Amino acid sequence: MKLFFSPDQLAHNPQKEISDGALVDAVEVPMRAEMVFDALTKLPQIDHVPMRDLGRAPIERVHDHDYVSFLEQLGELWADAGREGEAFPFVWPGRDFRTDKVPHHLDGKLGFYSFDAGTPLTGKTYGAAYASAQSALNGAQALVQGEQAAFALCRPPGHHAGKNYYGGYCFFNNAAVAAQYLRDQGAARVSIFDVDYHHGNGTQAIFYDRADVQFLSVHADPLEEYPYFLGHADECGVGEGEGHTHNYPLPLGTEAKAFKAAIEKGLAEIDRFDPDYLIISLGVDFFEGDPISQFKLTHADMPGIGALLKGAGRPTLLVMEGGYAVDDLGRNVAALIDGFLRS
Ligand code: Q9C
Ligand code: ZN
Repeated sequence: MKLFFSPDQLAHNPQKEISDGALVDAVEVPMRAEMVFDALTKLPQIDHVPMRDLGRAPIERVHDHDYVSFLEQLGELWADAGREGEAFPFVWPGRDFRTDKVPHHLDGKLGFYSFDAGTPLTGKTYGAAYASAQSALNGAQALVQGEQAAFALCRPPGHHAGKNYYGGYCFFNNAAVAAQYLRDQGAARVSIFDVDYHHGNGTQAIFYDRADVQFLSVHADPLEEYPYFLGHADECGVGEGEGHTHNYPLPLGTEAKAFKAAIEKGLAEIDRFDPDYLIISLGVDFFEGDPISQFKLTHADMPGIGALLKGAGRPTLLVMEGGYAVDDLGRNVAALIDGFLRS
């Protein structure tokens, strides 16, 4: 299995994030990718291959040009404002506000292009997020070239990012960019199965009105867990997209049995949709030791999840999303991938 990862992805190195009313140590850190890379490259079936720069155009097939440019210019804007450290928004266009004018002021722009205050943004974020999206694109290209499976070690992650907003540690929606690339390369249908503890709100929103990209997600019930405002079972798509979104919210404390049963429901929908390609948005924050999550899957459960996903029987791109138990992250991802490769 080809593994795609660029060291440029490590440049986004936030020190602090806002959580539980305090400025605390950031959890979405470069070490996450290093741990996964080290563990995966120890598997004999894994082949880390060089990447090509497929450019900014495939990113802008999903994300608005002005949003991409804002991220690119953030470092300069922040420095010009005489500020230091990570940038955080604190005011958003809530209900009754206008969104047809982009504010000139930096604090207005930060709120315009984000949906939470929990995502540290720095001058080096753009380059790392760009490289992360390139990993996903290269993985998608490998499938087009005939590979049956590929692993994109994306970091920063992507599934919370929408076409013109960041949040949840995500800036470019790597899985969505890969799905759109596969469509543009001639695939008729692509499925994205989001298997991360959190709902993939950005991915869902990007494809909500489309019949060509199916979106499915297993995650903690949004009434109890971030991102709180999307991911309910009654969200099924709109217009042409009706019937092509499937959400499986699960209670806090969910263990492997119920988690796998929800994945099986999703797999049955994928079979019905009959996609040319499957993209798995994979976050192992469903692990019992995850510091910000409340599911109870164990390390021993990981190979079974990988085997289950392999059972979809489609050319599959695995795209890394969350997972914050840094010391266990590498071995958890490697165990899941080992289960995937062995079955
Ligand atoms: N006090 C992903 O897994 N903040 N993003 C949680 C906890 C948001 C997670 C705050 C978590 C976002 C890609
Ligand atoms: Zn997550």
